[in-house]
Amino acid sequence: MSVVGFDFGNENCLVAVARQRGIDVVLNDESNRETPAIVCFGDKQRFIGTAGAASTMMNPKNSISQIKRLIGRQFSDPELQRDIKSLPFSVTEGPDGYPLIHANYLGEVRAFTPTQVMGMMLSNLKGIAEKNLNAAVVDCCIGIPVYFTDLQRRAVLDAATIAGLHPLHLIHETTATALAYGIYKTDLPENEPLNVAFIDIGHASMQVCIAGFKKGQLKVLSHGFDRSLGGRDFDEALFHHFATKFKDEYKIDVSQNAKASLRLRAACEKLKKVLSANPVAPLNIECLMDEKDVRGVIKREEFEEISIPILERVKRPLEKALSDAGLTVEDVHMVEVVGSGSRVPAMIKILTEFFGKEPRRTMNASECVSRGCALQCAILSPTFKVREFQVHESFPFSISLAWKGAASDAQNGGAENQQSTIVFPKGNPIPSVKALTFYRSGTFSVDVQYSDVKDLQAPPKISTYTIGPFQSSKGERAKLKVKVRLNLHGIVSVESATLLEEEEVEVPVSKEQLEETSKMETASSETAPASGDSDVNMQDAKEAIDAAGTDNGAPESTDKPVHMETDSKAEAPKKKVKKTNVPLSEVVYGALKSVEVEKAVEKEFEMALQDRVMEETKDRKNAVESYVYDMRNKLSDKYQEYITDVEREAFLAKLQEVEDWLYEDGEDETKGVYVAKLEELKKVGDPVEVRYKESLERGSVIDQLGYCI
Ligand code: ATP
Ligand code: K
Ligand code: MG
Repeated sequence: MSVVGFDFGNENCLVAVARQRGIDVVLNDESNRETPAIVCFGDKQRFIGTAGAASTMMNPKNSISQIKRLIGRQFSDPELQRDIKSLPFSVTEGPDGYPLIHANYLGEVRAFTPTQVMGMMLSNLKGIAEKNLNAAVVDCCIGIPVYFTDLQRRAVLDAATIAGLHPLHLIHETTATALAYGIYKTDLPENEPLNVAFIDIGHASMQVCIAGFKKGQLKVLSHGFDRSLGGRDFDEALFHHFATKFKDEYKIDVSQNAKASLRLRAACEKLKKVLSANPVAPLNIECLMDEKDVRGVIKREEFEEISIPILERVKRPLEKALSDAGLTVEDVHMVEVVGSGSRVPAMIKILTEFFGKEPRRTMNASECVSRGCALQCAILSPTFKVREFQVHESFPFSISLAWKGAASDAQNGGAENQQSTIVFPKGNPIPSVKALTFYRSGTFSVDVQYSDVKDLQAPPKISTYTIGPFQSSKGERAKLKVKVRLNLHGIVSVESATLLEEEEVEVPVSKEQLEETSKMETASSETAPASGDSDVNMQDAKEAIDAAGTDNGAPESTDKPVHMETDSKAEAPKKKVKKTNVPLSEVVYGALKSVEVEKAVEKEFEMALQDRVMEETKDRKNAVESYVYDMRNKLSDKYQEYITDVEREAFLAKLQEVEDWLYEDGEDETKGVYVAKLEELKKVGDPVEVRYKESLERGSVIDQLGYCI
């Protein structure tokens, strides 16, 4: 079983693996730890990661970046609309209302879903892990932003499937960081927790997590985030600054030119990094547009001035995290800053001001997420022994179940009868299972939805489940237990529905006992959900958590359910409850259907094959080329004596001919042609090589003999 953690960033991805001696962030083919999240589509193949980044400038319209911003969002999403304005590639609305990315690939324009593109990227990262581990990688943990919606989480799982990965846990990035922070600490307090605020400022977003650490455990107390506040906002501010300036000074409008925009943006990102370490930074771009070279310079103060609108937004997520944790800044013992976007000095100034203490950088700011993911994977893996450390994760949103009241079963069915109850309130532990009891006479449906979409950029409705058909033996309203699961990935689904029927009692029940039971039923009706509906009760389904065995040390939910049904009457010795599984059908809005995922897996396989064929073709072509050079050298050197002059001249001519061919007709041939060409040359060269080798061996035998004598 592989133990791998992936940090899939907006800009940079990192791969960490667990080895016997610890966690290592591994290098990609170009010997970098960070792999750009870019997929570039070419005429013959794709270029992914570092190769993709290298192709971006040459081929901006077909280089897909910002993948993490695009997945699991509706096309109409205002954030997505804002994002795609500055993207150099084309994104349109698909028939289902979700975005489609267009790129020229293999000579024609093709459309890809963001999930597919993320799959391509993950497949590249998987390859990096496999090369380093020298083994197949399937099981893994992938970091996700805490603000990812249900749909985005599902999209990441689908992308992983496309890449042939099986995530054991999609873990919140900040929680991964907190884990990587806490697990090595040997001085954590026994009683009063040490409260640490983790702030991750990435390329496109900012996340905050306040966690309480005790010996052997961490508890996530709260989350805060701004989905659209990150390093790229500084790039954008600089971009506008210089674009306006250049309009005046050079009479060029870079916004009208995709390549010029891309180059200026890239230069601004560089400039920003220079400003993190220097008080002034220059900007020079040759031939930016209309054959004009541009120059500019900016001081850090000026940069900070134009960044004020960005910096002003930093406090809000901090305040929210504090208030959700029920803490004041004095209660926060330590502030740890991670994410490369935090290298902007003004960011640190604001954090210092807010917390009244200097934020620390004890963690590796770019690697901690991937390390935490690998640690979590190691914890879940039976093959690794990891120090006992429990992570109590908390869910950032409130999730409700909504349904039409029972009264509408036959008659009105009006919207006014819509009922809902919060099943997993914000801060609910992950994972968790709750059971709701419904009293129904026929097939019915329930919606899973966000209780509050204020903090979200998502439609409220997540999914709809149709429960039934079922038949109650008494022909009356049947009692159904519906289990809802918030799984380890933070995805909610209705897991099962069970028909509960009380069967004939064997021991006669006394009158008092019967009355007792009916009284309890009345009581439960009266204290039913705040919505006033009386046909549903809810309880924590602890047994389900236990049975699934995926508890991961999360505590049993401590929140008060809307109505706690004791179930004691059902388990009373006088009655036996017959349980029957009721069929469920699920519609998740916007999610790929399993056939679509399967199709995407097949497509990915084909594209990967094409890439491999192209890589091998290049490889075989290189082999022909190096044979030509190598043989030519040897023919005038050590092979000279093992070939006649006539033969040598003919062979040299042949080599020259092949070299010319490589740059002309043979520039763009298939793998088979290059293989055949090499064979053709070897037919002439091999005998020479054999004669040379034989003579060497003879020579060495003589030498040895000579030495012995
Ligand atoms: P996200 O977390 O949003 O998914 P990510 O993990 O890819 O994105 P990081 O790699 O943490 O993001 O940060 C990338 C950002 O950090 C980029 O905007 C980059 O320009 C910025 N950055 C990197 N180095 C510096 C620096 N020295 N000074 C300022 N900003 C920097
Ligand atoms: K990253
Ligand atoms: Mg990140």
